[in-house]
Amino acid sequence: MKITEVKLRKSFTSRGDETVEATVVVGGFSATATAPAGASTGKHEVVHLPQGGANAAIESFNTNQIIGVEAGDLKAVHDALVAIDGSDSFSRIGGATAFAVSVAALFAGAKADGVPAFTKVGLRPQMPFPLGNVLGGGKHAGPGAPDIQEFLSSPVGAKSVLDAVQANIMVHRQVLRLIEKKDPSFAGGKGDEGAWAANLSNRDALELVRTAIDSVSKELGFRIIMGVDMASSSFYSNGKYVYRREGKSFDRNEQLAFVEDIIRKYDLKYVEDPFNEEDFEMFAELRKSVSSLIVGDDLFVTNYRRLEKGVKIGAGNGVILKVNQVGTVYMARLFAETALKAGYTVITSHRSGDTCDSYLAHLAVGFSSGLMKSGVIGGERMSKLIELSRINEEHREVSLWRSTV
Ligand code: 2PG
Ligand code: MG
Repeated sequence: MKITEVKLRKSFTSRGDETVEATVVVGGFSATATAPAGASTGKHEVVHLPQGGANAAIESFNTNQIIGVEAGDLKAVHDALVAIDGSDSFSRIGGATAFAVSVAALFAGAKADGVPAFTKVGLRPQMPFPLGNVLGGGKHAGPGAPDIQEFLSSPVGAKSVLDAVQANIMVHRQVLRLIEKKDPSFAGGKGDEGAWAANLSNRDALELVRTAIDSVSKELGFRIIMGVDMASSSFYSNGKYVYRREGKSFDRNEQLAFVEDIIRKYDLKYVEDPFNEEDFEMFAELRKSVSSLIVGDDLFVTNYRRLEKGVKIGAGNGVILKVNQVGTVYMARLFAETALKAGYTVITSHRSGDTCDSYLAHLAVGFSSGLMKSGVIGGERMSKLIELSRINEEHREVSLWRSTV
Protein backbone atom coordinates (compact mmCIF):
# COMPACT_ATOMS: atom_id res chain seq x y z
CA MET A 1 0.00 0.00 0.00
CA LYS A 2 1.10 3.55 -0.70
CA ILE A 3 2.25 6.28 1.68
CA THR A 4 -0.53 8.87 2.05
CA GLU A 5 1.02 11.26 4.60
CA VAL A 6 4.33 11.99 6.37
CA LYS A 7 4.63 14.22 9.46
CA LEU A 8 7.95 15.21 11.02
CA ARG A 9 8.58 16.57 14.52
CA LYS A 10 11.59 17.63 16.51
CA SER A 11 12.25 15.30 19.44
CA PHE A 12 15.02 14.25 21.87
CA THR A 13 16.96 11.08 22.67
CA SER A 14 17.51 9.59 26.14
CA ARG A 15 20.73 11.62 26.39
CA GLY A 16 18.88 14.81 25.50
CA ASP A 17 20.26 15.15 21.96
CA GLU A 18 18.01 16.70 19.33
CA THR A 19 16.51 14.25 16.91
CA VAL A 20 13.66 13.78 14.44
CA GLU A 21 10.45 11.80 14.81
CA ALA A 22 8.40 10.73 11.78
CA THR A 23 4.82 9.56 11.51
CA VAL A 24 4.05 7.78 8.27
CA VAL A 25 0.44 7.12 7.26
CA VAL A 26 -0.53 4.31 4.89
CA GLY A 27 -4.25 4.33 4.19
CA GLY A 28 -5.88 4.16 7.61
CA PHE A 29 -2.72 2.92 9.35
CA SER A 30 0.09 4.94 10.84
CA ALA A 31 3.42 4.29 12.57
CA THR A 32 5.83 6.62 14.34
CA ALA A 33 9.60 6.22 14.72
CA THR A 34 12.22 8.44 16.33
CA ALA A 35 15.89 8.32 15.38
CA PRO A 36 18.47 7.45 18.04
CA ALA A 37 21.94 9.07 18.18
CA GLY A 38 25.38 7.73 19.11
CA ALA A 39 28.24 9.24 21.11
CA SER A 40 31.10 7.04 19.92
CA THR A 41 30.12 7.56 16.29
CA GLY A 42 32.15 6.18 13.38
CA LYS A 43 33.85 8.65 11.06
CA HIS A 44 32.06 7.17 8.05
CA GLU A 45 28.50 7.30 9.43
CA VAL A 46 25.96 9.56 7.72
CA VAL A 47 25.58 12.81 9.64
CA HIS A 48 22.85 12.72 12.30
CA LEU A 49 21.50 16.23 11.67
CA PRO A 50 22.59 19.11 9.41
CA GLN A 51 23.76 22.52 10.66
CA GLY A 52 20.72 24.10 12.29
CA GLY A 53 19.65 20.83 13.91
CA ALA A 54 16.25 19.14 13.76
CA ASN A 55 14.38 22.28 12.66
CA ALA A 56 16.68 22.77 9.65
CA ALA A 57 16.34 19.09 8.75
CA ILE A 58 12.55 19.21 8.89
CA GLU A 59 12.35 22.44 6.89
CA SER A 60 14.41 20.99 4.05
CA PHE A 61 12.19 17.91 3.75
CA ASN A 62 9.66 18.01 0.93
CA THR A 63 7.00 15.51 2.00
CA ASN A 64 5.24 15.67 -1.39
CA GLN A 65 8.14 13.77 -2.94
CA ILE A 66 7.41 10.66 -0.91
CA ILE A 67 3.60 10.58 -1.02
CA GLY A 68 2.44 7.75 -3.28
CA VAL A 69 5.55 5.62 -2.74
CA GLU A 70 4.90 1.97 -1.85
CA ALA A 71 5.50 1.77 1.95
CA GLY A 72 6.65 -1.84 1.96
CA ASP A 73 9.15 -1.34 -0.89
CA LEU A 74 12.37 -0.61 0.99
CA LYS A 75 14.22 0.44 -2.14
CA ALA A 76 11.47 2.78 -3.36
CA VAL A 77 11.39 4.51 0.05
CA HIS A 78 15.19 4.76 0.02
CA ASP A 79 15.22 6.21 -3.50
CA ALA A 80 12.59 8.81 -2.57
CA LEU A 81 14.65 9.88 0.47
CA VAL A 82 17.80 10.18 -1.66
CA ALA A 83 15.86 12.27 -4.18
CA ILE A 84 14.54 14.58 -1.45
CA ASP A 85 18.01 15.03 0.03
CA GLY A 86 19.98 15.19 -3.22
CA SER A 87 22.46 12.50 -2.11
CA ASP A 88 22.70 9.28 -0.10
CA SER A 89 24.82 11.01 2.53
CA PHE A 90 21.60 12.70 3.76
CA SER A 91 23.58 15.80 4.60
CA ARG A 92 20.60 18.12 4.02
CA ILE A 93 17.71 16.22 5.64
CA GLY A 94 19.98 14.46 8.17
CA GLY A 95 20.44 10.72 8.71
CA ALA A 96 17.95 11.08 11.58
CA THR A 97 15.14 12.13 9.22
CA ALA A 98 15.97 9.45 6.66
CA PHE A 99 16.02 6.86 9.44
CA ALA A 100 12.73 7.94 11.05
CA VAL A 101 10.81 8.01 7.74
CA SER A 102 12.33 4.76 6.51
CA VAL A 103 11.55 2.84 9.72
CA ALA A 104 8.06 4.34 10.18
CA ALA A 105 7.21 3.49 6.55
CA LEU A 106 8.17 -0.15 7.11
CA PHE A 107 6.01 -0.36 10.24
CA ALA A 108 3.02 1.45 8.74
CA GLY A 109 3.26 -0.80 5.68
CA ALA A 110 3.32 -3.91 7.89
CA LYS A 111 0.27 -2.73 9.83
CA ALA A 112 -1.62 -2.00 6.62
CA ASP A 113 -0.83 -5.50 5.34
CA GLY A 114 -1.63 -7.08 8.72
CA VAL A 115 1.75 -8.83 9.02
CA PRO A 116 4.50 -8.67 11.68
CA ALA A 117 6.99 -5.88 10.88
CA PHE A 118 9.99 -8.23 10.94
CA THR A 119 8.68 -10.03 7.86
CA LYS A 120 8.90 -6.79 5.89
CA VAL A 121 12.71 -6.74 6.02
CA GLY A 122 12.66 -9.54 3.47
CA LEU A 123 15.36 -11.83 4.89
CA ARG A 124 15.07 -15.12 6.79
CA PRO A 125 13.89 -14.16 10.30
CA GLN A 126 16.00 -15.34 13.24
CA MET A 127 15.53 -14.75 16.98
CA PRO A 128 18.62 -13.12 18.49
CA PHE A 129 19.79 -13.33 22.10
CA PRO A 130 20.06 -10.05 23.97
CA LEU A 131 23.58 -8.66 24.44
CA GLY A 132 23.80 -5.98 27.12
CA ASN A 133 26.42 -3.88 28.86
CA VAL A 134 26.62 -4.30 32.61
CA LEU A 135 29.64 -2.08 33.22
CA GLY A 136 30.74 0.89 31.13
CA GLY A 137 33.47 3.39 30.45
CA GLY A 138 34.95 5.32 27.53
CA LYS A 139 32.72 7.94 25.97
CA HIS A 140 29.64 6.63 27.78
CA ALA A 141 30.93 7.38 31.30
CA GLY A 142 33.10 9.82 33.27
CA PRO A 143 36.90 10.07 33.51
CA GLY A 144 37.34 7.61 36.45
CA ALA A 145 35.66 4.76 34.57
CA PRO A 146 37.58 2.19 32.44
CA ASP A 147 38.88 3.14 28.96
CA ILE A 148 37.02 0.15 27.47
CA GLN A 149 33.54 1.40 26.61
CA GLU A 150 31.37 -1.65 27.32
CA PHE A 151 31.61 -4.89 29.30
CA LEU A 152 28.91 -7.13 27.89
CA SER A 153 26.92 -10.20 28.84
CA SER A 154 24.80 -12.47 26.64
CA PRO A 155 22.91 -15.51 28.02
CA VAL A 156 23.17 -17.62 24.86
CA GLY A 157 22.27 -20.80 26.73
CA ALA A 158 18.83 -19.53 27.80
CA LYS A 159 15.71 -21.29 26.53
CA SER A 160 13.83 -18.09 25.79
CA VAL A 161 14.43 -14.39 25.30
CA LEU A 162 12.63 -13.66 28.56
CA ASP A 163 14.97 -15.97 30.51
CA ALA A 164 17.92 -14.29 28.83
CA VAL A 165 16.63 -10.80 29.69
CA GLN A 166 16.25 -11.85 33.31
CA ALA A 167 19.72 -13.41 33.40
CA ASN A 168 21.28 -10.17 32.17
CA ILE A 169 19.40 -8.23 34.87
CA MET A 170 20.85 -10.64 37.44
CA VAL A 171 24.37 -10.12 36.09
CA HIS A 172 23.86 -6.33 36.22
CA ARG A 173 22.81 -6.64 39.90
CA GLN A 174 25.67 -8.94 40.75
CA VAL A 175 28.12 -6.47 39.18
CA LEU A 176 26.76 -3.79 41.53
CA ARG A 177 27.29 -6.03 44.55
CA LEU A 178 30.88 -6.71 43.53
CA ILE A 179 31.61 -3.02 42.88
CA GLU A 180 30.22 -2.09 46.32
CA LYS A 181 32.39 -4.74 47.92
CA LYS A 182 35.47 -3.27 46.24
CA ASP A 183 34.51 0.35 46.75
CA PRO A 184 32.07 0.96 49.64
CA SER A 185 31.87 4.65 48.66
CA PHE A 186 30.44 3.81 45.17
CA ALA A 187 27.55 6.24 44.63
CA GLY A 188 25.68 4.06 42.13
CA GLY A 189 26.49 6.04 38.99
CA LYS A 190 25.47 4.72 35.57
CA GLY A 191 26.61 5.59 32.06
CA ASP A 192 24.47 6.55 29.07
CA GLU A 193 23.10 3.03 28.54
CA GLY A 194 22.43 2.11 32.15
CA ALA A 195 25.67 0.19 32.69
CA TRP A 196 27.46 0.86 36.00
CA ALA A 197 30.10 3.58 35.74
CA ALA A 198 32.62 2.73 38.43
CA ASN A 199 36.14 3.82 39.26
CA LEU A 200 37.91 0.69 38.02
CA SER A 201 40.89 -0.18 35.86
CA ASN A 202 40.24 -2.19 32.67
CA ARG A 203 41.66 -5.37 34.22
CA ASP A 204 39.70 -4.96 37.47
CA ALA A 205 36.53 -4.39 35.46
CA LEU A 206 37.17 -7.50 33.34
CA GLU A 207 37.84 -9.59 36.42
CA LEU A 208 34.74 -8.32 38.19
CA VAL A 209 32.37 -8.92 35.27
CA ARG A 210 33.87 -12.39 34.72
CA THR A 211 33.13 -13.24 38.36
CA ALA A 212 29.56 -11.86 38.16
CA ILE A 213 28.78 -13.78 34.96
CA ASP A 214 30.21 -17.03 36.31
CA SER A 215 28.14 -16.86 39.48
CA VAL A 216 24.85 -16.06 37.68
CA SER A 217 25.53 -18.71 35.05
CA LYS A 218 26.13 -21.28 37.79
CA GLU A 219 22.97 -20.27 39.65
CA LEU A 220 20.78 -20.45 36.53
CA GLY A 221 22.45 -23.49 35.02
CA PHE A 222 22.93 -22.12 31.50
CA ARG A 223 25.70 -20.54 29.49
CA ILE A 224 26.29 -16.79 29.56
CA ILE A 225 29.08 -15.42 27.38
CA MET A 226 31.15 -12.33 28.13
CA GLY A 227 32.25 -9.67 25.69
CA VAL A 228 33.56 -6.14 25.31
CA ASP A 229 33.04 -3.21 22.99
CA MET A 230 36.41 -1.50 23.09
CA ALA A 231 35.24 1.37 20.81
CA SER A 232 38.96 1.84 20.33
CA SER A 233 38.70 4.58 17.68
CA SER A 234 37.64 6.87 20.51
CA PHE A 235 41.02 6.49 22.24
CA TYR A 236 43.19 6.15 19.13
CA SER A 237 45.40 9.13 18.50
CA ASN A 238 48.50 9.64 16.32
CA GLY A 239 48.97 5.94 15.65
CA LYS A 240 48.58 4.90 19.29
CA TYR A 241 45.89 3.42 21.50
CA VAL A 242 46.03 5.74 24.49
CA TYR A 243 44.80 4.16 27.74
CA ARG A 244 44.44 7.41 29.64
CA ARG A 245 43.24 5.89 32.88
CA GLU A 246 46.15 3.44 32.97
CA GLY A 247 48.76 5.89 31.63
CA LYS A 248 49.78 3.49 28.81
CA SER A 249 49.81 3.72 25.06
CA PHE A 250 50.10 0.85 22.57
CA ASP A 251 51.03 0.70 18.90
CA ARG A 252 48.93 -1.62 16.73
CA ASN A 253 51.01 -4.72 17.46
CA GLU A 254 50.98 -4.08 21.19
CA GLN A 255 47.23 -3.52 20.95
CA LEU A 256 46.87 -6.90 19.18
CA ALA A 257 48.88 -8.60 21.94
CA PHE A 258 46.79 -6.88 24.63
CA VAL A 259 43.49 -7.90 23.04
CA GLU A 260 44.64 -11.50 22.53
CA ASP A 261 45.72 -11.61 26.14
CA ILE A 262 42.41 -10.38 27.57
CA ILE A 263 40.44 -12.68 25.24
CA ARG A 264 42.28 -15.71 26.62
CA LYS A 265 42.49 -14.60 30.23
CA TYR A 266 38.84 -13.58 30.63
CA ASP A 267 37.38 -15.97 28.04
CA LEU A 268 35.88 -13.17 25.92
CA LYS A 269 33.63 -14.59 23.22
CA TYR A 270 32.68 -11.23 21.72
CA VAL A 271 35.07 -8.36 20.96
CA GLU A 272 33.81 -5.26 19.17
CA ASP A 273 36.04 -2.58 17.63
CA PRO A 274 39.35 -3.73 19.11
CA PHE A 275 41.17 -1.62 16.49
CA ASN A 276 40.85 1.78 14.92
CA GLU A 277 38.10 2.22 12.31
CA GLU A 278 40.55 2.23 9.34
CA ASP A 279 42.62 -0.79 10.36
CA PHE A 280 40.95 -3.61 8.39
CA GLU A 281 44.20 -5.64 8.44
CA MET A 282 44.35 -5.92 12.21
CA PHE A 283 40.74 -7.13 12.35
CA ALA A 284 41.86 -9.89 9.97
CA GLU A 285 44.95 -10.70 12.07
CA LEU A 286 42.94 -11.08 15.26
CA ARG A 287 40.27 -13.11 13.46
CA LYS A 288 42.97 -15.62 12.48
CA SER A 289 44.35 -16.04 15.98
CA VAL A 290 41.18 -16.52 18.09
CA SER A 291 37.81 -18.27 17.77
CA SER A 292 35.67 -15.49 19.29
CA LEU A 293 33.32 -13.15 17.47
CA ILE A 294 35.42 -10.21 16.25
CA VAL A 295 32.93 -7.51 15.43
CA GLY A 296 33.19 -4.33 13.37
CA ASP A 297 31.04 -1.34 14.33
CA ASP A 298 32.92 1.90 13.55
CA LEU A 299 34.90 -0.19 11.03
CA PHE A 300 31.93 -1.03 8.77
CA VAL A 301 29.32 1.60 9.86
CA THR A 302 26.53 -0.57 8.33
CA ASN A 303 27.94 0.27 4.89
CA TYR A 304 28.01 -2.74 2.56
CA ARG A 305 30.86 -1.30 0.50
CA ARG A 306 33.12 -1.10 3.54
CA LEU A 307 32.01 -4.61 4.52
CA GLU A 308 32.86 -5.98 1.05
CA LYS A 309 36.36 -4.61 1.52
CA GLY A 310 36.57 -6.33 4.93
CA VAL A 311 35.20 -9.66 3.68
CA LYS A 312 37.92 -9.83 1.01
CA ILE A 313 40.66 -10.01 3.64
CA GLY A 314 38.67 -11.76 6.40
CA ALA A 315 38.42 -8.71 8.68
CA GLY A 316 36.40 -9.96 11.65
CA ASN A 317 33.50 -12.39 11.55
CA GLY A 318 30.69 -10.26 12.98
CA VAL A 319 29.06 -6.94 12.15
CA ILE A 320 27.17 -4.35 14.14
CA LEU A 321 24.10 -3.20 12.23
CA LYS A 322 22.75 0.25 13.16
CA VAL A 323 20.27 1.57 10.63
CA ASN A 324 20.97 5.19 11.54
CA GLN A 325 24.66 4.81 10.60
CA VAL A 326 23.59 4.53 6.98
CA GLY A 327 20.15 6.20 7.01
CA THR A 328 17.69 3.67 5.60
CA VAL A 329 16.45 0.12 6.17
CA TYR A 330 17.19 -0.60 2.51
CA MET A 331 20.91 0.20 2.87
CA ALA A 332 21.02 -1.79 6.11
CA ARG A 333 19.47 -4.78 4.32
CA LEU A 334 22.16 -4.69 1.63
CA PHE A 335 24.66 -4.71 4.49
CA ALA A 336 22.99 -7.64 6.28
CA GLU A 337 22.81 -9.61 3.00
CA THR A 338 26.53 -9.05 2.40
CA ALA A 339 27.32 -10.15 5.96
CA LEU A 340 25.15 -13.28 5.89
CA LYS A 341 26.50 -14.35 2.52
CA ALA A 342 30.05 -14.12 3.86
CA GLY A 343 29.13 -16.13 6.99
CA TYR A 344 29.41 -13.14 9.36
CA THR A 345 27.12 -12.92 12.40
CA VAL A 346 24.79 -9.90 12.40
CA ILE A 347 24.38 -7.99 15.67
CA THR A 348 21.61 -5.41 15.40
CA SER A 349 22.22 -2.58 17.84
CA HIS A 350 20.70 0.36 19.69
CA ARG A 351 22.59 3.67 20.13
CA SER A 352 23.81 5.15 23.38
CA GLY A 353 21.28 7.96 22.97
CA ASP A 354 18.06 6.09 22.22
CA THR A 355 14.29 6.34 22.64
CA CYS A 356 11.53 4.18 24.08
CA ASP A 357 10.64 2.92 20.59
CA SER A 358 10.69 -0.86 20.38
CA TYR A 359 11.12 -1.25 16.61
CA LEU A 360 14.72 -2.44 17.10
CA ALA A 361 13.41 -5.86 18.15
CA HIS A 362 11.57 -6.34 14.83
CA LEU A 363 14.55 -5.12 12.86
CA ALA A 364 16.88 -7.47 14.76
CA VAL A 365 14.65 -10.48 13.99
CA GLY A 366 14.14 -9.29 10.40
CA PHE A 367 17.88 -8.88 9.80
CA SER A 368 18.47 -12.52 10.84
CA SER A 369 20.60 -11.39 13.79
CA GLY A 370 22.45 -13.67 16.18
CA LEU A 371 22.43 -11.02 18.90
CA MET A 372 20.51 -7.84 19.65
CA LYS A 373 22.66 -5.29 21.48
CA SER A 374 20.39 -3.09 23.51
CA GLY A 375 21.55 -2.69 27.11
CA VAL A 376 20.07 -4.37 30.17
CA ILE A 377 18.00 -1.85 32.14
CA GLY A 378 16.34 1.55 31.68
CA GLY A 379 13.10 2.38 29.86
CA GLU A 380 14.59 2.93 26.41
CA ARG A 381 16.47 -0.40 26.68
CA MET A 382 13.70 -2.46 28.30
CA SER A 383 11.12 -1.48 25.65
CA LYS A 384 13.22 -3.27 23.01
CA LEU A 385 14.00 -6.29 25.17
CA ILE A 386 10.39 -6.85 26.14
CA GLU A 387 9.25 -6.47 22.52
CA LEU A 388 11.85 -9.08 21.52
CA SER A 389 10.47 -11.38 24.18
CA ARG A 390 6.90 -10.84 22.90
CA ILE A 391 8.00 -11.75 19.37
CA ASN A 392 9.74 -14.83 20.80
CA GLU A 393 6.55 -15.91 22.58
CA GLU A 394 4.21 -15.24 19.67
CA HIS A 395 6.42 -16.59 16.89
CA ARG A 396 7.85 -19.91 18.04
CA GLU A 397 8.44 -20.74 14.38
CA VAL A 398 11.34 -18.24 14.40
CA SER A 399 14.23 -20.15 15.92
CA LEU A 400 16.73 -18.77 18.40
CA TRP A 401 20.29 -18.22 17.24
CA ARG A 402 22.64 -21.12 17.90
CA SER A 403 25.79 -19.68 19.30
CA THR A 404 28.84 -20.24 17.12
CA VAL A 405 31.27 -19.19 19.86
C1 2PG B 1 28.42 1.36 20.27
C2 2PG B 1 27.21 2.15 20.64
C3 2PG B 1 26.09 1.43 21.30
P1 2PG B 1 27.19 4.72 20.40
O1 2PG B 1 29.54 1.89 20.22
O2 2PG B 1 28.29 0.20 19.92
O3 2PG B 1 26.44 0.75 22.45
O4 2PG B 1 27.52 3.37 21.22
O5 2PG B 1 25.75 4.71 20.10
O6 2PG B 1 27.61 5.82 21.32
O7 2PG B 1 28.02 4.68 19.14
MG1 MG C 1 30.34 -0.11 19.25
